[in-house]
Amino acid sequence: MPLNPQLDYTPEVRDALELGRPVVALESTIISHGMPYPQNVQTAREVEALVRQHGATPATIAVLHGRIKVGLSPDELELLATDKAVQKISTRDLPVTVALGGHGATTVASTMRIAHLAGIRVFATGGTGGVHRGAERSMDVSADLTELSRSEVCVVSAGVKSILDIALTLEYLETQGVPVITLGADEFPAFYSRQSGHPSPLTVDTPEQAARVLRAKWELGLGGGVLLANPVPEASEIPAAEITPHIQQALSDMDALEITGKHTTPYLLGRIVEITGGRSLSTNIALVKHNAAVAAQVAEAYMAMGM
Ligand code: PSU
Ligand code: MN
Repeated sequence: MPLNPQLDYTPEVRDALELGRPVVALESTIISHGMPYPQNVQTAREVEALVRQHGATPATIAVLHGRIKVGLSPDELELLATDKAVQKISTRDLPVTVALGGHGATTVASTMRIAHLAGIRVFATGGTGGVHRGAERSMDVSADLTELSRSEVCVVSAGVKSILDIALTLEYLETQGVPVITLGADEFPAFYSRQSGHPSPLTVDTPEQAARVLRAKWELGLGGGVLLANPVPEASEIPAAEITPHIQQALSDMDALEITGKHTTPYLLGRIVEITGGRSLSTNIALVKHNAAVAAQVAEAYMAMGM
């Protein structure tokens, strides 16, 4: 596939794509709006290193000065982690940021779309967005779910945070025909916790099996994405019984401040870090790294099956 000229690639990513080597896309909202400085940039660097250690090339995606970047330099990562002019941009925002020459940190939704434009099939993140609690009134359903039904990309995440309505999120994904597959467990994970109380719709045992599912789905002409849920490692999890009251607290603080729309996820993540005295941040970092390692293995197995 010829390289898409609308995108700017780092030399490392360009080479990997041209040679048909495994590439793992990484999002940037997690850097700008998902973690505090300096842990955000440190984690971003460590995640890229882990992808390389597992034999794949990392491609962190963002928009800088209106140009879509597939792969970032160390200075560009630092800018994303520190510059307050960086907006959180989802799919709807992408054309505006490009047209007006702004800086944007891409969410799961917009990163998926750009990965697809670049021909990247596997993407690692922390947690995906979903159907928010109370969505039957607010209609707050993350564009991440729409994009999962649309872009041919596998998203490796630690499941869906219980700041969201997990049951409704799973229902929505079923309606949209998105395979929700948990790696090595029968229960769908809840980001900070390995358990969510919801059985996983589907399960695989190895990254190689996940790669075979991707091949089968796209060779059959079944478009759209796959959500591969990878439970947080046991040593780093916060059990559901412990995190639930903290999440309740963060949700009621958010209501009191009347925070809505795109600001809800960043607010809740930050508030939970405060309430847990930093413990949720350690868990978040651990699960992102685990997802990056698994995504690299899936990408490698997928590429090994031929174009
Ligand atoms: N979950 C996290 N960390 C994050 C996000 C989600 O644990 O940083 C970000 C991702 O970029 C995700 C976005 O795509 O939040 C979802 O936002 P919204 O709910 O506004 O669609
Ligand atoms: Mn929303």
